[in-house]
Amino acid sequence: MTKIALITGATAGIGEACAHTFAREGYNLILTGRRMDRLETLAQQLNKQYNIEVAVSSFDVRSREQVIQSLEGLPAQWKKVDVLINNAGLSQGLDPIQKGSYDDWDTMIDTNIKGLLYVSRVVSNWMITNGYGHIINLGSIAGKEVYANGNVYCATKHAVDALNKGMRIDLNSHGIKVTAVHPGAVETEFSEVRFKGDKERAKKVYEGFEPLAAQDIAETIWFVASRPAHVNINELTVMPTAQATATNIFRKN
Ligand code: NDP
Ligand code: 8X3
Repeated sequence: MTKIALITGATAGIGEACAHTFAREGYNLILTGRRMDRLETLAQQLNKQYNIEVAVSSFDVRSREQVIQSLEGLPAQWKKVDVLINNAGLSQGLDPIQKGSYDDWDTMIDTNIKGLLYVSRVVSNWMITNGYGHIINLGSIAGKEVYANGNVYCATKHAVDALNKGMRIDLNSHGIKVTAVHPGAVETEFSEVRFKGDKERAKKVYEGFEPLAAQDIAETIWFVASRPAHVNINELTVMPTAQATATNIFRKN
């Protein structure tokens, strides 16, 4: 039977690259994100290019109601999900704790922690019913280290790290695999979102070295998802060669 992957945050960056990669490998896809126009365009493209089936579902992961209604509203055949990629996430701002924006904090916590939990709550129950499944969580080097002004974003990714470990224990007896992939700097829309549309500031983040591309992480996620049934990769940290730690980046200029 054709396998199914559900990808959150498929409208850009790592999620979009995962959609292409899993489509290439013959998976049918459930693609989610808030920007329906992008989801529909991507679905059409993948359907045509790879002859796979694609369902799209547009919702805001911060809304518990939207998550539950959208996912539970999918036809039964789409609930046979083999791989859930919990990718939707973002950073907002880069300010010291004493100057941080309350709204930015809420957005990051609601998206990166609560959104991931809402989706996982629904889909893990499908996986338990199905008797199989693999949840792949997008953590970050920011979930392993803390850097100046990264405070709340780092805290949300440390939470993902903890949830990844907790989920693995709780779902272990159901035969469900749980993995975290922790990337370093990946050039996506991430920094543009963090700096609220300031493209110049976003571009500077990746200057003077070769960052990871979204496709590098998609290939890592595919590697993790394609291991034999008895093998689970608990977690992987994947960095650009020029980036030794969250803040040690060797820039040529
Ligand atoms: P992008 O900004 O390119 O993509 C983020 C995706 O998340 C978009 O598809 C966006 O869709 C979705 N998203 C954001 N907020 C919501 C929401 N409230 N509801 C639903 N979907 C949402 O960033 P990346 O691809 O880089 O990021 C993907 C993941 O990887 C994130 O979890 C990020 O923290 C993590 N990561 C990124 C790194 C990097 O350097 N880029 C490094 C380490 C980890 P839409 O706006 O359409 O809703
Ligand atoms: C994104 C990478 O270093 O900006 O998670 O936190 S970093």
